[in-house]
Amino acid sequence: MMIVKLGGSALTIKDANEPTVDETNLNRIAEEVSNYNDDMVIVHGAGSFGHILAKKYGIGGKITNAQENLFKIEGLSLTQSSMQLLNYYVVSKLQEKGIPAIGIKPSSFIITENQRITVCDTNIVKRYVDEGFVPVLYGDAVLDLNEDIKFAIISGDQLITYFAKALKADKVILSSDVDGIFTDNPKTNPDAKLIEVVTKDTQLTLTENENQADVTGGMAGKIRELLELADEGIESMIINAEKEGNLKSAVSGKEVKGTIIK
Ligand code: IP8
Repeated sequence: MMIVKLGGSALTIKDANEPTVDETNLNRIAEEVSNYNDDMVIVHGAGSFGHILAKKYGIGGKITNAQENLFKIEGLSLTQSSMQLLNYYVVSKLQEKGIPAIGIKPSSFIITENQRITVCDTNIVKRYVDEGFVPVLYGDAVLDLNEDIKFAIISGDQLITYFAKALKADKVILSSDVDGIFTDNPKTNPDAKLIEVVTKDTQLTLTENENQADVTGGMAGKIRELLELADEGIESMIINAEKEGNLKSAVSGKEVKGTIIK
């Protein structure tokens, strides 16, 4: 079984001021994914449908008074529906390409404790896969057991690691808007070199950019999740979904340039 993450930065216009789908990318990505040749679970990121709201409302931050509580309740409600809308666009496009996709809302069956998944019935997703469906989950705003924060954001990457372990995935593909993990930010440093294999012993400078509109830690957050997965013996691969043909090759078992985390 394979788990495929479709990065929010490829599916949406991430720097837009309001939730905006990248229609051209979504269409091509769905078309490429339709070449899958194994059981598959898809998880997509949030892009401009989640990070702007999650940041505005500070979901996952401490709640110190009733007013803040109300503000965060409003934020949770808006973030959930915005993500549901993106999920609807993604699922509809996958269906258009012939994939039996069904959207599953993570916040309806997942609760976190200190922002990590603790309550989650993976049987539902597994059963859909066994019946021949392609479940499509996504990074979401959920309830948290810690009374100080009450709510949390779970990234698609956290879902990937959780479900890869629970469903014993033998292939984990993460698509992003860069070729993989680099020695430095390839968008700002042209001399940055692609690292083909990352293990927990690889020396990486993981800088979390305070200014980015990404509440789940960008590439640094992704690597942390994937190294945790590697610890359990499950390898994963980061590839660039913006390069035509990459996702198609990856889901159909062909080699693609990228970074393997093992
Ligand atoms: O784009 C974040 O998911 P990600 C989810 O996979 C929200 O990090 C709601 C911001």
